[in-house]
Amino acid sequence: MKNKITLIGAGQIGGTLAHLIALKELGDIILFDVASGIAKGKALDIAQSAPVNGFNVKLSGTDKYEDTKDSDVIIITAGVPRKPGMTRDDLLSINLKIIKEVAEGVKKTSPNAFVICITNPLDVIVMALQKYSNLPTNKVVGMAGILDSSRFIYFLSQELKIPVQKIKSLVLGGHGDSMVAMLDHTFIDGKKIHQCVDEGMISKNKLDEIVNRTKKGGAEIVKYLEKGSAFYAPAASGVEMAESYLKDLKKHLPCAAHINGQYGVKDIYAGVPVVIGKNGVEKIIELKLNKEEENNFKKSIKAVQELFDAAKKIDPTL
Ligand code: A3D
Repeated sequence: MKNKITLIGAGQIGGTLAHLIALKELGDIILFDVASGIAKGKALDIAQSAPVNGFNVKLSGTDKYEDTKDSDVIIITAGVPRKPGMTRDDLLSINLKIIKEVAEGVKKTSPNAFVICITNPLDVIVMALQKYSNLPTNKVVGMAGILDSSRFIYFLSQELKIPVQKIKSLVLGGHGDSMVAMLDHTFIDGKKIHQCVDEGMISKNKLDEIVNRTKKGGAEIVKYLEKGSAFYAPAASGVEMAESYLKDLKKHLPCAAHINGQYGVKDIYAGVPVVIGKNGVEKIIELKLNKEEENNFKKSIKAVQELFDAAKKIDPTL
């Protein structure tokens, strides 16, 4: 039987997810959106490319949770972006309400699904999603680390003129200004980035600039687009997580997972390396962090905790 994949939110990322998933034939796709016309229109448009691209999956659009029943994977991008004049708390309050509604819909219709959240502010929204839905923590995960790491690797590859495939790195912690590029775990063609700095392949200043550009990677794109935010790379990152689950690839991926004891942290969602296989988040990988990485990671966790405390003020049931 084919996999059933539901995309809640059929906006920029939702549409791109649908397209990528169809091209990879990961399963039949349901686009769900409160704006049902957008969901139906995008589903039909992508379906009409099947004869050209030669994929064999069904696509449909809906605004009814009943149609998403027994999904294997659900990817959530439902939410609103920040508009001029809106504070972070205003956005948090609106997206919390949306995620509560989504959590209830998902729990009722697809309690066994692997649920990937992309809606911002990521770490807090995925934590709220897990609490509202009460789904097992290994089945609720957030997408951010793959994107942040991918941006970092891309910038390094451009600077060093080395193919992205030859660079290994991880960006962990919260998805925001506090995210941490793990420099001690960054390898250029097998060589530690610190050694590359020592050998003059890249200056310390340039490396710091790239780390900073990565942290602001989303804002750089928002500025260019003027309307909306990044969607191609975020969608590609979400698909990698879904594929690892559906095909039991057991890939090691940086994701916003429920940390409970690992890294000395309790009951919080934030970016850590995990193994994703047929049981969802099968393991949190504990890297040995150096002092600087550890301090920055702790600061990042604190930032996530503070934002979650703000969420609890908005909704004390959390
Ligand atoms: P957008 O194109 O606005 O799509 C969001 C869609 O959600 C719209 O079509 C809405 O109609 C729909 N929606 C609103 N409320 C509901 C609801 N209650 N139920 C179902 N659908 C609803 O946004 P986008 O696709 O560009 O981005 C989606 C989210 O991803 C935003 O919160 C972004 O901030 C976030 N995002 C996260 C990352 C990360 O790395 C974590 C990167 C880029 C974007």
